[in-house]
Amino acid sequence: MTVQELPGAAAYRPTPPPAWKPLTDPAPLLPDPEPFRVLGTDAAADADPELLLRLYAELVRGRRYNAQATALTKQGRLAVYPSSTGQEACEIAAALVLEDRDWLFPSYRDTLAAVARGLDPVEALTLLRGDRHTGYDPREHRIAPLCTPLATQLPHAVGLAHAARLKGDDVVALAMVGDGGTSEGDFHEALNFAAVWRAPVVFLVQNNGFAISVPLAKQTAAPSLAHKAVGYGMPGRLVDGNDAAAMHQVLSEAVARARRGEGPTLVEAVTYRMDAHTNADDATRYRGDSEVETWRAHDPIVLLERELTGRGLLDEDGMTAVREEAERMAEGLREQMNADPVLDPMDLFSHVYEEQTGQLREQADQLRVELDAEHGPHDGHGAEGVR
Ligand SMILES: Cc1ncc(C[n+]2csc(CCOP(=O)(O)OP(=O)(O)O)c2C)c(N)n1
Ligand SMILES: [Mg+2]
Repeated sequence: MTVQELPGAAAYRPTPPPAWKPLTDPAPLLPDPEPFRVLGTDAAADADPELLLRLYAELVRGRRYNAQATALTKQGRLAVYPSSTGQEACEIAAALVLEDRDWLFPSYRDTLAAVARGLDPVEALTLLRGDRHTGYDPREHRIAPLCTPLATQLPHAVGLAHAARLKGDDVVALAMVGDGGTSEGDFHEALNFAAVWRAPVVFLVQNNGFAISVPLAKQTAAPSLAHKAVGYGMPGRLVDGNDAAAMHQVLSEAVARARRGEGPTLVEAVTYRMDAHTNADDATRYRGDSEVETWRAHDPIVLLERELTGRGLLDEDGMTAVREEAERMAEGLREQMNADPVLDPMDLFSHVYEEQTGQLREQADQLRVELDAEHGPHDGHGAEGVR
């Protein structure tokens, strides 16, 4: 007996599900097919010269910072440094579009964004040289810890932004993540919560082509990472991540939208990681020189320099002044990072629990006795530094 021959089958008429319609119109959420650009287009004429010059100085300073931090790994002063060389336009724009009252949620590659937001250049590296905890006070600068577990900073950003909104505080959170991080569950959960709650968050994905050695094509089958926004009901924006003016414009618009209470935006910045993943990685094992050279021709500093010199806003003297200022910053960084930090071993027990446990108190007492035996009486935190 077939299904059609069952009793009552003749009366069965398939009907569509009742009253189905899309919850939101997907069309306005879709990213443009081409990454948005300003430099080298007619739109560049409208860009504010003062802003372009500020961006230029920050990019040059940022590149010098990356080079200096990488050099410090070779001198054994830093355990590791994930360079953002090639991605400076994303880093700087992310910092400059925020107000002091806003929050930045960076990943491990976003030291430059933290420094451009005002974090002390040395403090920004303390974690990477193995000092305790984050190395800086996240609340002071409203910069969450530089986050190593992929994408875990994203739900935190959404939670903070949502809580601020419930309290009536005018705060936007900008959360940074890599292309590889978009495959993490935390990424999906964060975007979903943010869209449903219309939380004032901007998600900035730096698509730098790789997750260590894994190229984007092995990471996703989506048309672009920006397209993922549509599935959650927020707009996706695709932007040239090496065009500092375009990055600044798109992120400013996304921040303004969040501040108006219109909800989150996902921005995909198409860029390239010029250096290896970190100093511990050898990128020649998984990518060719020609690919790197193609991107070198699309360098964020070169693009901006071309625009500024073309418009007569920057000349050789101006460039030299910017480079000299960056050199002074690198010199200061070198000097301070070469000084051995004075550490207090008793600090091991600080900032673990608000109220110390009995076990920790016991261990602290034991260590104090050992230190006193070795160095003489220990009179409190920081007093008896050990090099
Ligand atoms: C949850 C988690 N899984 C794995 C890792 C190991 N890991 C460190 S960096 C990285 C690649 C991330 O690539 P991407 O998100 O594209 O960021 P990029 O390094 O390119 O800035 C991986 C897999 C990690 N840190 N955290
Ligand atoms: Mg990546």
